[in-house]
Amino acid sequence: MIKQRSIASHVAMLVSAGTLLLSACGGATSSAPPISIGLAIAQTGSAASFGQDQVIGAKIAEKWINDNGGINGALIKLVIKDTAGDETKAVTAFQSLINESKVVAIIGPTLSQEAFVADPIADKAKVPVMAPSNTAKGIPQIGTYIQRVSAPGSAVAPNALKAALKANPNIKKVAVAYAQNDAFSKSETAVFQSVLTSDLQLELVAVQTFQTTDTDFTSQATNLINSKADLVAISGLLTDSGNLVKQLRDLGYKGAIVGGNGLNNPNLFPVCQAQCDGIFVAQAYSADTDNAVNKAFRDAYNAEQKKTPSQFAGQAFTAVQVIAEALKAIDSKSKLSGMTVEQIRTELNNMLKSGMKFSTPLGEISFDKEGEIMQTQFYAAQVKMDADGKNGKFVFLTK
Ligand code: 1QQ
Repeated sequence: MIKQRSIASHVAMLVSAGTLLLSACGGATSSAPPISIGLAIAQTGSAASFGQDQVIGAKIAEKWINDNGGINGALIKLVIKDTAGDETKAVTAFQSLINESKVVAIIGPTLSQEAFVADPIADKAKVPVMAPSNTAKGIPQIGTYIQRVSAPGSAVAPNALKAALKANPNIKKVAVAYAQNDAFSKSETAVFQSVLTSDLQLELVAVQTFQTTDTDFTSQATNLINSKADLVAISGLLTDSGNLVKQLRDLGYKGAIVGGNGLNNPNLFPVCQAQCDGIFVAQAYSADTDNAVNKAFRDAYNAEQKKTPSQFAGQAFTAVQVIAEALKAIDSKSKLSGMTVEQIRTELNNMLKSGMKFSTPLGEISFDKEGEIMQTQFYAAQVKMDADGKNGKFVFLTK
């Protein structure tokens, strides 16, 4: 481990910037060196369609924070590394952000599968991690320095099942399919299976497995159809799940389809096209959330992307926001400019776990002592495709 240098020059410049800031006239001053926050996100590979949207959300937050005075005058700067949805690359990204970029915190990685390998590195180095999209069981418990803005599947996924059951009250036989080489998918299918059988008292007639790299789902689709299930709940990433949905429908499946977090992404639409129609998903974010920060985020996202923000962008925005607001709270009591980066990291972790409340695009949230998000609002939505199967949207359902 490289020994951290003191950040004396940083400190001196921050002090002068701090004075200017007191004018409270909006944008942060730029004379101080910025405070670096790492973003270790999958921008290529199997999770790129999630990661690219996360980068968009995080960058909107970076600009929004800096336009609104930064950290009491100091700018924040995202240092972005591609994890490629791969454990080894996630570890390399974390090490580089910790040791070379000397970030105060890391937002990432995209997949739980990556997090279980990369997060222990940050925890050992005492660098706070804010997981933006890791929903598997056990993520905050990886270590003292790990927290997440992505609510666990146990809190989110049941909302999709309930919506599907409400729309199809006669469902009796149910089935699941999941990617057995992915930590999130294994965790989520356990939630689906437990809610379906224990809570909803339905009969589980088939459990099918696949790999996130699979493209041919003929055997799984055939088995699911032969099982006579009235509902299939799918836990996988995007292309695999989309192809399974398409092949299931193409082979004649007429029942309900519930998608997990991996299907919660408009990039699914080009994969299953018209056959995506009707999929139920649960959401941890609604673009209609009525608070000032969500409006600012939604308007900025819409102006830039010409569409409504997804859950993944909303969670990434929130991750940057909570780190910035926690840093600001620390700085207001004791200047960050007088601290080493190691001290800032530890103070930041303590502040995030202090019960501090944040008004975010996800609603009002805080973190418990283990780093688990405390969030109260979740949603269910259903995919509605245009007749030609080219465009689609998630239509939010009332509870
Ligand atoms: C996880 C997930 C994925 C669907 C994120 C893209 O929830 O890996 O935990």
